[in-house]
Amino acid sequence: MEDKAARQFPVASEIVEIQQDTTGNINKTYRVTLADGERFILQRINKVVFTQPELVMRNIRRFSEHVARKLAVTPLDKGRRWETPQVLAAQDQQDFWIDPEGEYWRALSFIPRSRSYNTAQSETHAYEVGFGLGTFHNLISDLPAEQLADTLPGFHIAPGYLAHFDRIAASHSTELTAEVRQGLAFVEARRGLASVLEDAKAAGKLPLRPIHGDPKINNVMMDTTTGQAISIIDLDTVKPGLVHYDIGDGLRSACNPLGEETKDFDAVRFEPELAKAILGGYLEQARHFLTPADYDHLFDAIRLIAFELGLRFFTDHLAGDVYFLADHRGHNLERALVQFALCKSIEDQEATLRKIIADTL
Ligand code: GN1
Ligand code: MG
Repeated sequence: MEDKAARQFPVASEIVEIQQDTTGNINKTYRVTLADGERFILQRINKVVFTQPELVMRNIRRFSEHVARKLAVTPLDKGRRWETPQVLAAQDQQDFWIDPEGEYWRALSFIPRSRSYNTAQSETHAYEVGFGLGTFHNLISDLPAEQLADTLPGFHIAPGYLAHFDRIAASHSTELTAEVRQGLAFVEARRGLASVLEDAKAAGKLPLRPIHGDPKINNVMMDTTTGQAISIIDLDTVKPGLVHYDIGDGLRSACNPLGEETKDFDAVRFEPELAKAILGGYLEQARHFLTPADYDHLFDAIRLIAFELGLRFFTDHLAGDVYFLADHRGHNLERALVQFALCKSIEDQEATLRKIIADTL
């Protein structure tokens, strides 16, 4: 179907190649190459996750218009490059094409001369990941919340994930292997952590701001010549939330040198020097809008987002892999054990990480 879908989006020259990109866990993604060398991204939106794809596309348009207007008035410092993926209209001028099976396909511009990585390549790269996230937060800081639809209710609400886990854990029929038992015990021991950010939000300590929602390291695009961060792609979850979700996600993904897909659980480690570099880059852009209460919750955010993602993968394993795309049975369990090991490594280095946070301010 991807061949047919690719042809619904008018482009300047003939399609010569369609290659699947399997790095995403939600949508199906393809890189389409044209005869003139241009490329675009074709995606089939996951309707189980995003039940209203029209709203996702409308948000992306509003986001892009806002950023374009803002950059036209105030370009980034030192002539830095910044790019926003553009939605390519289908033949009927819609933002998507609906195939005969009712699946939604969309096309997005490919950002030229850019690439991303699944793991941090150096401290300089980590600094740029942070700088990119800070830039992104600045660019959307004044995007009015009422312009954005909530495309994924409950996203990053950890107590909600825990309640869902409890429902699934009470009724699942997954085999209780040693690894499943280990996961169950891990969650049990950390139940109390889940509400730390939502409690602070409810108490009025942490404000809602527009956020990206999914700024993991491989969504931060780097210029292939300068190595500078020039874009954060994957805009499906741009909506109001806590910047802590984004900071936590950036750090949990970029400070894990073995990456999300390793099976070497015992060797998984959270690397504080990378965290220091990311926070340094982030704060360069974000220092002026963060409050003391925001700083006070940074460590909690780093630990929580690793735990939360582990919990989400683990729940999905128990539920039979209904949310995250999985290559094989057990894949989501493996991913969960990686995040749990990362969470443990964060906990073991709490004093070091708190010191880094305090020193970077
Ligand atoms: C999912 O689709 P992808 O890979 O960008 C997930 C994120 C997780 C991430 C972990 C909408 O993102 O929340 O952090 O997997 N996105 C959604 O790799 O649930
Ligand atoms: Mg995503």
